[in-house]
Amino acid sequence: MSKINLDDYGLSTDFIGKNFILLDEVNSTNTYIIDNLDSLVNGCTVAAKYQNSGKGRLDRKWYTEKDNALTFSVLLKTSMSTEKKLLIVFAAACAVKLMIKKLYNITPHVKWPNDIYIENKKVCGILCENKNDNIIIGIGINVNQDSFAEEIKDIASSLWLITGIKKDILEVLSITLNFLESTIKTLEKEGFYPIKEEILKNFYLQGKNVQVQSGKKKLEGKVKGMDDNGYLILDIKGKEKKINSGDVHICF
Ligand code: BT5
Repeated sequence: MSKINLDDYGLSTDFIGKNFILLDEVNSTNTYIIDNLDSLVNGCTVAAKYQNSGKGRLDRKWYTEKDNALTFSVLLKTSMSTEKKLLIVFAAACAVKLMIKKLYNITPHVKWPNDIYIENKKVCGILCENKNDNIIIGIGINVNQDSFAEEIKDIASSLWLITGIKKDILEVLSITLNFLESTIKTLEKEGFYPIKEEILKNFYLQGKNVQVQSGKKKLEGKVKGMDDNGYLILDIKGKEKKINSGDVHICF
């Protein structure tokens, strides 16, 4: 474990990332926070140089390469309503999008509900978990990798491969945390509308024909947007259907 002050890397928040733990290796930064919930403060941020069991949704794997990828989690001890807590994943996606625009000068797309895409490749995934009313926001960003595991080599890319810009991982972390604190404050004070509008500006799925796996149900339709609750709006043969969670595949 290293003691690092993220202010030296551009952090300018009130509480997120002020308490920072950098681990050399861990199973998953989300799991680390869940296992140490009582001893960690609101806004505590845990990053790992290497995650040996990084996780995605539904127990899927998150692959990372030692030192070149950013994997971190933020603990939010918040009294937000349950409805708002479910929207934190979008505040996080919005923060990553704004970080990429600021540091790399390109505009990525948000793929509902929890991915960031550039040039049809996934560069970031987000996993929000709820434990004893606390929210753990886990974010994996492909920063400086130049190759990927066989399983994901066709779907993943890194910010370095796409832009040719190599960045200090801790700078990328600090700027993401700055935006994360501001998008979470926006969600708390102004509600979902400003976040939704920012996401819809570059909505990866807009107008696309998709197949959505939601629990045991499979639905096919055209994406019309996202509603005020963060639900995906589908047009299925002229009828509108709203979906609150699921995996979306584009139909070519
Ligand atoms: C996600 O799940 O995309 C959420 C990933 C969250 C990772 C962070 S890292 C810090 C924190 N600690 C954790 O243990 N997790 C969080 P999902 O939508 O289920 O997507 C998972 C799928 O993304 C996998 O099945 C792969 O197809 C793909 N994938 C895995 N690793 C990837 C990578 N590095 N880049 C792009 N795609 C990847």
